[in-house]
Amino acid sequence: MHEIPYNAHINFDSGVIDDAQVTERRLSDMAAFYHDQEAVQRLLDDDPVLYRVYYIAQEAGSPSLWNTGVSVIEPGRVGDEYIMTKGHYHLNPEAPEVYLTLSGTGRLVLQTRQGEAKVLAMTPGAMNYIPGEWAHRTVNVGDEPLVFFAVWPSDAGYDYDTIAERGFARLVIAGDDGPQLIDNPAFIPES
Ligand code: PAN
Ligand code: ZN
Repeated sequence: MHEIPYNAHINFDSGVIDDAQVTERRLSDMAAFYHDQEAVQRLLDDDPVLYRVYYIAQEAGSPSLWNTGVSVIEPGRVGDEYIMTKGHYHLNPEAPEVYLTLSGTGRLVLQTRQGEAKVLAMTPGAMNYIPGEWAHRTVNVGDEPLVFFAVWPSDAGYDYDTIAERGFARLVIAGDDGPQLIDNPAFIPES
């Protein structure tokens, strides 16, 4: 496969990568991912954009080809849950990923199929390493957009179904004193 060098420009504040592809996720795309379904219904009329991913993808197929992207997660809540990404496992468990937070404040929620769970802080400059076997979701716990750069192998693939069906073991919700980590009562373990 012939790779072509490229130069791209990221706006660190807005997260926009010039000339990149964009994926947009609205509330209607991920209503089932939030635990407060009454809150979802209240917000569905407006159907806000919850996050965007600007990305430059290589042709899938080789672990030596890397995709790059910037995710921009809007601030706000759906009920007591902060705005977050769907979250996914990589279909290829040998495909890791690196995140670098550019602006905002978030949490990176991680778990394995064996039931290990971890939550890492995301603040500007935080570099998070995600081993291939760990599902990952980002949660914006701040008042401004959470913007982070990511690089991952082009053969990673996305398993969204497991999370859609079983959820994450831990949820980040807005507590009286700020972000609070709780066990997800609806979580269905795999093992
Ligand atoms: C990221 C994510 C991005 C959006 O680029 O795809 O933050 O999250 P969801 O894909 O879970 O909706 C990444 O982890 N790529 O592999
Ligand atoms: Zn990923």
